[in-house]
Amino acid sequence: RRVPVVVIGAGPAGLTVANILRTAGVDCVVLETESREFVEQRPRAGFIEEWAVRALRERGLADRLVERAQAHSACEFRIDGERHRFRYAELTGERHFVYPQPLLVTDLVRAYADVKGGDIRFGVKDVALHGLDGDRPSVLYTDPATGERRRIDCEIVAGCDGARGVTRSCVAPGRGTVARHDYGVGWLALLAEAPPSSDCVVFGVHPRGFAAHMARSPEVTRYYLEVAPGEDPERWSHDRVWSELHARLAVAGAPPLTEGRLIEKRVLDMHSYVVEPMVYGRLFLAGDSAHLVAPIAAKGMNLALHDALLLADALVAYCGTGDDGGLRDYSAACLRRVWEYQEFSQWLAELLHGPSSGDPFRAGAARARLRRILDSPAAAATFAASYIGQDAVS
Ligand code: RFL
Repeated sequence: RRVPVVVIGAGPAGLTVANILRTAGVDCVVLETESREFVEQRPRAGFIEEWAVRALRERGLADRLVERAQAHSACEFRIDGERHRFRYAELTGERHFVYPQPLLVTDLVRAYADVKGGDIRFGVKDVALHGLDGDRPSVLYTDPATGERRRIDCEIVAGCDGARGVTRSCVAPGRGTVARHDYGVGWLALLAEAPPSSDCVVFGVHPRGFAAHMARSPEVTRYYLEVAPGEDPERWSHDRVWSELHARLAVAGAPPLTEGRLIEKRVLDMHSYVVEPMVYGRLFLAGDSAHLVAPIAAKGMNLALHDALLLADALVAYCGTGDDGGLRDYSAACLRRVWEYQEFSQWLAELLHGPSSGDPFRAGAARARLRRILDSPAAAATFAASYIGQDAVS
């Protein structure tokens, strides 16, 4: 089979690219190692920035999102037993939309496969890319039903297979760099079967370690607890998790946290990376395959969507009229926002982790950082714009 584009990976990035191509009449095939049920249930992100919702909506991909998502316009910092509400929507006019990633993926699979009849192959194995440096690349994979090796010839490969995929490793040594940053902390990522205990994101800055509360749905809430990197999640029993969350998020005047069964409990070693450039021959990386941003400021899925929108528009132009301007600018255009979001996440990480670092200098500087955004209108405006992803160069 020959198609203009093969998309590797059915996450938010790959599915967005595939939907836009399909709507524009550009033929493509999506290859995904997991099953449809698996990708539609994998819990992860939940906060989508308003510019991204607008962009998805303009392409007809946000009907259910707009109908069902809750909009958030503030976040709250808790420190020294006090709460400080930060109303970023008042400063920027933009909000976050709380829409769990599995719901977005479900909507995008349905739109592409069921509504538009797009070609998506789940459960494939051993995906391998060939000829990326020439003008006739191909993708090989093993068909799960027959065990046969299959080959698709194409013009462009969209590498949207996330942080653990294969496409990033196809960039030949010496043809790109990978910049990495290790935050030196772990986050215990938790999903609790409990309604949210606040109407907004809560950042608990505490000498025992950072803690966070983030809504997901009326029944499920995400919590994070800073822990040592490499910590064994099994050392965190139900009782230990809840007593630590109460301790780190407690402030006068706030309702107590509503407890619930923990349905996800895993430790993330907080790190980030950026692949530059995001292009190698006929391979265009998008989303987590090109850059991982530790989930400090809820930026990862937003960046994945940003890449996907740029890549899809560039591919539509290229496949429609042969105009390759968008493809030539693709990497640089994505990387501007990628680096802005990485820098902001690093800035916020220091505010959140400094007070528990054991280093009084870092703790003092982190407090100054928080005081500045709470007290200075100029600093507040800058923080708000970065937090909601506004004014990022696109
Ligand atoms: P995905 O979603 O990982 O999708 C990649 C897909 O590729 C498949 N795959 C392959 N397919 C074919 N061949 C191969 N060899 C393959 N290898 C893998 C995978 O099965 C998968 O289906 O990448 P994408 O599309 O780039 O999307 C990125 C986002 O998923 C990610 O950035 C976010 O989840 C990050 N993130 C958050 N982002 C936000 O914007 N807001 C948040 O609040 C937020 N919270 C989070 C997060 C990530 C987390 N974890 C666990 C990483 C919270 C957590 C806990």
